[in-house]
Amino acid sequence: MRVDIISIFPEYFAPLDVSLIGKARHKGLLDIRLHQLRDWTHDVHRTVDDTPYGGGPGMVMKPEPWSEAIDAVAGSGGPPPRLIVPTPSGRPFTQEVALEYAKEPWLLFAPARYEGIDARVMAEYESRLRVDEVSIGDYVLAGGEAAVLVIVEAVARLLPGVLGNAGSVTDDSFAPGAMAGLLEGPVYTKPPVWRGHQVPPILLSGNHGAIARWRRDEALRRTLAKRPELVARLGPEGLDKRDREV
Ligand code: 6GU
Repeated sequence: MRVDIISIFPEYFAPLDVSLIGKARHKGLLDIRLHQLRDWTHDVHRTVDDTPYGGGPGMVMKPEPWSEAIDAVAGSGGPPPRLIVPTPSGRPFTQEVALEYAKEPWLLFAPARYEGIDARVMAEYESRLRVDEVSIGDYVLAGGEAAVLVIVEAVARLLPGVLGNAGSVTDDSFAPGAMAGLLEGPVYTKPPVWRGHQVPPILLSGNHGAIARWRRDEALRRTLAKRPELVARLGPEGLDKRDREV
């Protein structure tokens, strides 16, 4: 997958050299290219923002640098990328959206600072590219860069060959499968007793059927306690007969 990011803080993306994503890049599974938005300005101050029409606080990102940058990057190879614009007023970014993005050959991210990008930029590209305004949650960040890191990490770990163990993708909270729609329950490793705390004996029993049932019960209990609305969302087909006893 190719990923381009246009930002006034390309140095913000240094973490993409590390760990899982760093390795995926090294293996050639991910081609991440960073661009400085100011390279598409033409004044000595490399201005990317201006005061908002209609008044109000803060600054708005000017349309010209963004359009020149997006035109240059989106036109730099094959079929155009999907354009992703992180904004707190976008549609929610969920595991479902991550799975959708993971199927794309090319993503272009346009994270904004200040009060956002002049709305005409979205209007312009909506007729030319697939454009997605997405929010990573109901809180406000100082800019879209941290959201891009979140989205790239959620998508990259779904790409074939990126994770060591393919099972860890399907066992995730929110992933389709046996635990669909539930939070993951607790996990344990050696030693069997630590500071007087025992590992639940069933996990040492070797009874894989009973262990799977126990894990599902724990996931259900945790989800009921922390995210009851997720259990409600499962609907009648999402719960089996044993689930109802939990
Ligand atoms: Cl995508 N951007 C900003 N600036 N704030 C956010 C966000 C995005 N998602 C949640 N809050």
